[in-house]
Amino acid sequence: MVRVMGVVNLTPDSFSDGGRFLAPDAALAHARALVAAGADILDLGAESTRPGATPVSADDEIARLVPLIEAIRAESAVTISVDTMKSQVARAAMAAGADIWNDVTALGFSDESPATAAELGCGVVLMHMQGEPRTMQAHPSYDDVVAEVAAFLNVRAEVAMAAGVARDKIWLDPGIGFGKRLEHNLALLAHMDLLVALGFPVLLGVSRKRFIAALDPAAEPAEARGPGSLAAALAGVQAGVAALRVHDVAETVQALKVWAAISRAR
Ligand code: HH2
Repeated sequence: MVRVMGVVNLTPDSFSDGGRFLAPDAALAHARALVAAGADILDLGAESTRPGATPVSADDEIARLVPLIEAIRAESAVTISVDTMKSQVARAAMAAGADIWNDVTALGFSDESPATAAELGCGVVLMHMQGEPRTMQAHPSYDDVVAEVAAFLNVRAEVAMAAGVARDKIWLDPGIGFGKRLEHNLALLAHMDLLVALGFPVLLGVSRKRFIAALDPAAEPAEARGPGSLAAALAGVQAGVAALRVHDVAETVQALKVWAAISRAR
């Protein structure tokens, strides 16, 4: 069964929900609602990766994340993922009860990241990004985006394992929208099976992303991208992805139930 990772934002300026969940109580209520809707994993993020977003210090990230992780852990065994580039933040989050380090820099932000991931023994999501968040959408360019993303993820998995991360802790993610134009995102979605073939579980994040609005100008604001998000998610499911990072958990769970029933009837 494909796992559903629900997004809980603790940022004032993330892509899609404008920081509605910054307040700790609101974030906890949102986390509870996502679990009730069927999320298998919660992805907590305290630093936006949006182009032009203000950087957040490690101390601020920790101050936002740790109380929420502790509060969720006190009442639920749900898998908790933390979306951060910083090894200090990952360390504090795992100590508070988180399970997965979701790193949009694929453990590349600092030299100590791979060894920290190995020491923590947590799950690790290695995501592809061309460039850095601030400037990544300025000039994305590839000769063969699918081959280049696959090669990058393979190398990062090797780096992680060389540092001591266990093979079965590694997840790969193509990083839809991270230094990619519409045609790059579509090529990756159309050939997701080639990433699945690398032999690691693949996490796919298409929820509410801008490429949906590039295909349908009516998909503004980001909350209006639910149907397009489901269409792209199911393309990934058909190719064999293991998990989906989504904002609309209930809708995704329903789509997956229908998809699974049709697959069983085949
Ligand atoms: N997308 C965003 C953030 N983190 N992590 C992974 N592994 N894969 C993704 O596709 C991914 C991610 C999107 O950016 P953000 O500013 O966090 O917006 P939101 O959290 O609302 O999706």
